Amino acid sequence: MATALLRSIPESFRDAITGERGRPPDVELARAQHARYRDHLEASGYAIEALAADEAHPDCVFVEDTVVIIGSVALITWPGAPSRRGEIEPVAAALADRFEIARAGAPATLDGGDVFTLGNRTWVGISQRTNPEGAQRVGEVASGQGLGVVPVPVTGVLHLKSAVSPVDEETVVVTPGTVDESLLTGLRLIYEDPGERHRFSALPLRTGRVMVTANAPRTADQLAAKGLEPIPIDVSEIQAADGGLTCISVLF
Ligand code: CIR
Repeated sequence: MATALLRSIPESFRDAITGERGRPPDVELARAQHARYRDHLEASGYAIEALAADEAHPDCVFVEDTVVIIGSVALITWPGAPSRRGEIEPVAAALADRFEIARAGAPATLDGGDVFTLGNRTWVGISQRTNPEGAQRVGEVASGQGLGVVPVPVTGVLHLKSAVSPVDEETVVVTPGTVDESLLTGLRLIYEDPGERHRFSALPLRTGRVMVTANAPRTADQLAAKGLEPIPIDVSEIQAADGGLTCISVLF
């Protein structure tokens, strides 16, 4: 059965890192939104495994940044934000019985929000959080799994997946001006609506449907026009802390 690994939201989430577009999140509302997100995953056929919240790590709900699953390997990251490095061990322990554990470590920095795999290629962002050594480490693991690797410099947003959101096995939604689009050859591109800049994120599900952020309806309409089936989900308080739909779960 497919599994969704999540991590609960601590009270300290109000002190999560917020970038220039962010604001302190409302913790109670964030928990209610997180519960609905979890319910949607469960209704979509995922077995939920939720790690306990860690008050010492305000950003721990963003579990995606702590691990990159590539084939049979779980590559445990070394997060670019030093305050997040204590988040990784419970995730490694949770996955050790199901995956071969690999590590990224200094001088590499790596956030899972910078990596996605579609078909036989893995794209890895070089960003505020992932440095070239981190991208190289992803490349080693991906090539060991028979995948090609495409490094992508990212500007103006936190992670690659803030700039390029996979919505199915061949389609991505791109925020214009954040990446060199020639690095996305072979993918079908949809552009984030200019009035919804930095609001769209997505989580493709095994049902064939795709969760999308509720505050980007015009971008969702473009997906529907191309035959995808978007499900709007309100995660305003996750977005307040620079997150989106992908970063609060690891699906495998
Ligand atoms: C951070 O700055 O690290 C968190 N406040 C947000 C992380 C979001 N992660 C993601 O989109 N993969």
